Amino acid sequence: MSGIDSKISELLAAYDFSGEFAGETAINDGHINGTYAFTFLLPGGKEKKYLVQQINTGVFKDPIGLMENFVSVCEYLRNEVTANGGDPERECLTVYPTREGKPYYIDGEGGFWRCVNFVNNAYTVQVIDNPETFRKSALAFGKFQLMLAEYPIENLKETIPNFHNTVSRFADFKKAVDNNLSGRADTCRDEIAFALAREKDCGRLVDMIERGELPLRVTHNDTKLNNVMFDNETGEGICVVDLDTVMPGLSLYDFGDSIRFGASTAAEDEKNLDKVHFSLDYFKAYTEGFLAAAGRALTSNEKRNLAFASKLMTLECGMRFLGDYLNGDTYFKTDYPEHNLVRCRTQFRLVKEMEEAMDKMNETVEKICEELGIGI
Ligand code: GN1
Ligand code: MG
Repeated sequence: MSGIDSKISELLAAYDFSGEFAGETAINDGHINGTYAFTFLLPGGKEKKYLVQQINTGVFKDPIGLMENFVSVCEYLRNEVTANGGDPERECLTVYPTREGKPYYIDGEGGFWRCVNFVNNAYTVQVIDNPETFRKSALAFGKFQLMLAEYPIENLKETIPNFHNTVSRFADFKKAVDNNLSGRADTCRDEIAFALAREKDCGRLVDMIERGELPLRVTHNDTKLNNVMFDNETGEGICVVDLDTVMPGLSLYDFGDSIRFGASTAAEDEKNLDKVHFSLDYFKAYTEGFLAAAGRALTSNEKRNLAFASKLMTLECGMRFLGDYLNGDTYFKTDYPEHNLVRCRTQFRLVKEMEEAMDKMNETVEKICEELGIGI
């Protein structure tokens, strides 16, 4: 992707921004797209911000289809938020059209851009330091799932096919090991063996889908903690962002991916593994929030697999990081050569600790279901 500096004048001409351009700041929360806050000065001295994003078209191969999903989901959520008496400027995203009336802008070099509202007076969290924040993120993701429960699933394109199909993720991983395009396989034999030993886990949910035992729902599919914006004043999770992978999926994917990222005592790329632990307390807090918000809509099979899905999503993400390391870092943004390997190691540490805690995790889910009176 090309840098932002050379694109600013083109973007300023493409969109009907209000006020006088005062500068841009990169927002480095994500590993895929390029995200920037553009600030404008309004007459009278007030500021207005917009969120401008360059879509990674190496990852999202059909960006126009992606934007069709995105616009439609945003409009649907806007109606839901408004109907619930919420503030759509802060509780959902709105796509700003270009001067030509398109929901995206393609620059002179083929770069693909979009612009949405900037959620003011809000912040993101990278590592959980208290269970309450994690519970609040769970309420936000649970509510998000409920708001989309009636969205016509057949309207959604798969923006990345087989995104959480762990059988196909495992096959991709094996291919990365066999091809060893980077020549790095010898530097990560233990990690490769760790993943290969868990092939059986990869089929469990996919098999259940095939047998009709788990319902496909409209899901977010990238429920990282930093994809929730928290209100500066109340600390509540007010807006779920990063809607590029809203697709048919399992509620278990959303639950599991949140646990993967948030129920860890350290950052996803912590180098010192002594600091990386799975926290049962954080798991409990998230489960309480998620089940309080969305639990009544879940089937028994879903509830019974929440703990397993947490491990599976963590294993999947670790395999993806390791596969990318073996392929030569072509997918995730990296800051240094071993970055993907470091990320893989934190994920596998968490997988190991979740395996040890699996009985306790399942007991925790059962107990919370009981307390909420929703059965399991
Ligand atoms: C990517 O863009 P971001 O950072 O929210 C990735 C997720 C991974 C995550 C790992 C489209 O999400 O699937 O779980 O990194 N998104 C895509 O941190 O591949
Ligand atoms: Mg993100």
